[in-house]
Amino acid sequence: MTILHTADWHLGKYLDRFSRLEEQQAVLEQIVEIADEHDVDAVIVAGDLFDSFNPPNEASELLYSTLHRLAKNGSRAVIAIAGNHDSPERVDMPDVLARVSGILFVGMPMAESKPFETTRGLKTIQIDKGFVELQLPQCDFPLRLILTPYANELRLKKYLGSENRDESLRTVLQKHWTELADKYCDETGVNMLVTHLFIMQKGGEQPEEPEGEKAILVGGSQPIFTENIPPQIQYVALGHLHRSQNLGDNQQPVVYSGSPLAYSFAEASQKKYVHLVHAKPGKPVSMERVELKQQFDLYQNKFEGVDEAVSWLETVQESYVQLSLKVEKYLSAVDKRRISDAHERIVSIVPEITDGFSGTEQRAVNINEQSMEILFDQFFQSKKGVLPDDALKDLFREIQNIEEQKAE
Ligand SMILES: [Mn+2]
Repeated sequence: MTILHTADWHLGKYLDRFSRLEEQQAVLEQIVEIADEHDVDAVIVAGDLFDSFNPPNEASELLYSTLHRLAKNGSRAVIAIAGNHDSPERVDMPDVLARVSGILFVGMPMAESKPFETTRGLKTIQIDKGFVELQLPQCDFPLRLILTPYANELRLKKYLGSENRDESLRTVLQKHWTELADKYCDETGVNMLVTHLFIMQKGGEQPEEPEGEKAILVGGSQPIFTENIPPQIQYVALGHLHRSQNLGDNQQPVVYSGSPLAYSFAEASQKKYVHLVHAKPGKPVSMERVELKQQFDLYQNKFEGVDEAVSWLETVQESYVQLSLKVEKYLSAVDKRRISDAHERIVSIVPEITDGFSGTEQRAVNINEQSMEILFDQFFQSKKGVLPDDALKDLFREIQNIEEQKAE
């Protein structure tokens, strides 16, 4: 049985004022080709399907058409769960139509999926809250999936039925996963956990979260440890961190497949992949990862002067760039023009003023093109003189999500 694991598509995402939709189209095309080439039996998309609660129509269309192609008219299982950027209700919405074609959407942590069977022999065998067992057309053993989409700590505990407020999320999740694993995951099938959470090795270094992802640790809540994962689980398919990485070992890989595109300058140097997992009952899985070609790279660079910047820009046309530039007092309109004429995708120019002050270059901005979070940062900075700290940004994001939900 071969499973393709991907995550963090963030469809509809912008890099500053640049839509990434065309790149997303191109990279999802590659994923469809890889799935066909390797004849994969199932595809897992581990959350953050969309970049926001209310994605643009083009993003919805891209998601549904891609998943539909991946599902090959019900001959391949496709499982997509909600991440912290997704509205759980929106993820669940097309489920009735999706199931007919072999696509399973899971928005809520304790969702009990409805049974289905496609004309190509893909069907559910057993279903429980947060669990599904599937019969795949080309396999003579079943695939068991424990499915835990993202929810914040409070909601997750509520869903999982923990009355005890002092009980840690770690304990609650471990109990939930262990119960399901003990009940359904023996050595007659392949057993996997699919979730969108912040997981790390106990005592290990805390992996860096990508820009705009801090909200998952609301209120300084704790990460989940790899040791909380039941031993029956042969592979953990994670979403959330955008860097591809395995936090487990060969016995039990705990893998962030990573985003298919570099979504911020913090990811500029990362290669992007999908993971292929070859699995048999009762044996450790084997893994390979396939690199995804990037249409535009992301570059950051520093320059002493405008001439230097312009000649560099000419060599990196197929990219997004962020540059900082030493200037004496301010960046003149003429210089600014020379720079912006030299490249189509300049995300920002940060002048480093050698004459005492420095600061971010203020571009004339159309506020409709800016995300709420950026606008909030700018407003806060204009009032208080500093940027809001992470806790405040998290709070703002929570409120914003609630408002967006109300608006639907
Ligand atoms: Mn995420």
